[in-house]
Amino acid sequence: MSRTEALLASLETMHRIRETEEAIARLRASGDIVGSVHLCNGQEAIYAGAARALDLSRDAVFPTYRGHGWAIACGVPPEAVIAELLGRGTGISGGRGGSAYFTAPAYGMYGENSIVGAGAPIACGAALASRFDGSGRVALAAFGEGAMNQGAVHEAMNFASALSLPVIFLVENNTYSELTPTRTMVRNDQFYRRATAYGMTGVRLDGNDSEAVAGAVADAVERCRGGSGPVLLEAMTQRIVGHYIGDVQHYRPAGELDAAISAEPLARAERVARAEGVADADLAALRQRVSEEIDRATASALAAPPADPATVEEHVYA
Ligand SMILES: Cc1ncc(C[n+]2csc(CCOP(=O)(O)OP(=O)(O)O)c2C)c(N)n1
Repeated sequence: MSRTEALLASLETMHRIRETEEAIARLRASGDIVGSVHLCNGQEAIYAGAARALDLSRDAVFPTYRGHGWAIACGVPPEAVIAELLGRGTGISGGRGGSAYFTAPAYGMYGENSIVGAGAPIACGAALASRFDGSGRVALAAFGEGAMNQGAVHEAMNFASALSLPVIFLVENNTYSELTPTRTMVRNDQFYRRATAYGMTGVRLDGNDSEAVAGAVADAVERCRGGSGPVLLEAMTQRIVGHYIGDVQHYRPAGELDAAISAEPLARAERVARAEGVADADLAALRQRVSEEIDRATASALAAPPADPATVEEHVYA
């Protein structure tokens, strides 16, 4: 795959994520989707780049409640994500998980988690298991920089380092922990530097550049599979929507959102593609094709029957 082809593959994934998130926002506004929803608009390059660098037939991704983009980048059909949020039986978790708790192990996406930082120790378990099953699996735990102050994340990083486990800790640093600027919560907001304390490699990168993310994750995968132990990646980004749907973002200083929008990853990738010789018409056609795909996915998710209440006890083990 040429550099431009790789960029366009990422761009297509990012459009698919963005269009799905926008469809979900409309369905939340119309009341078809209920409950708390966290969108990932602005952070798409992380998912598109990272998923390309993984072997999802064996690797395992553990995202947070902001996980729709991860699922789509891992290959979950958007219709199955939208249907999930609509509580349809055709949802990827049969309508049981909703926005923040669905799982798609067949696609390497081992489940969202609303407990901040909780994916990190679970990823360690998946990485430890690969020692015994011989799969060569790499586990990737993704979480926000706010999660870096959770005790469980510290324990996971120490454990993974001590045992040289194949774990990639991928921090999606969007500079806010919920509604609080993270720099006000720590003395040093260069989180990748904490890697040194654990004896890990730590790298900070531009999380709005899908190809930089793909490269950094590919290097981390190589280290992990080669037995060199865990890696901490800090991908710098901005969300260009609220923390949750309904968040009016009163805490953002004037101009910050506009700056974030001008640096956002889809527009960025289109600028780079143009500079590499891709025609405007081709970029517009790609956008249009994905937009129509998501319109069809939304219509068919809406037409699907609700999950059958008689099945509510299925998959319940305790
Ligand atoms: C253990 C725990 N504490 C607090 C919360 C409430 N909470 C939900 S999201 C969030 C902020 C997380 O910020 P960050 O890790 O930076 O991720 P982001 O939402 O920015 O993606 C908090 C404190 C929670 N869900 N779980």
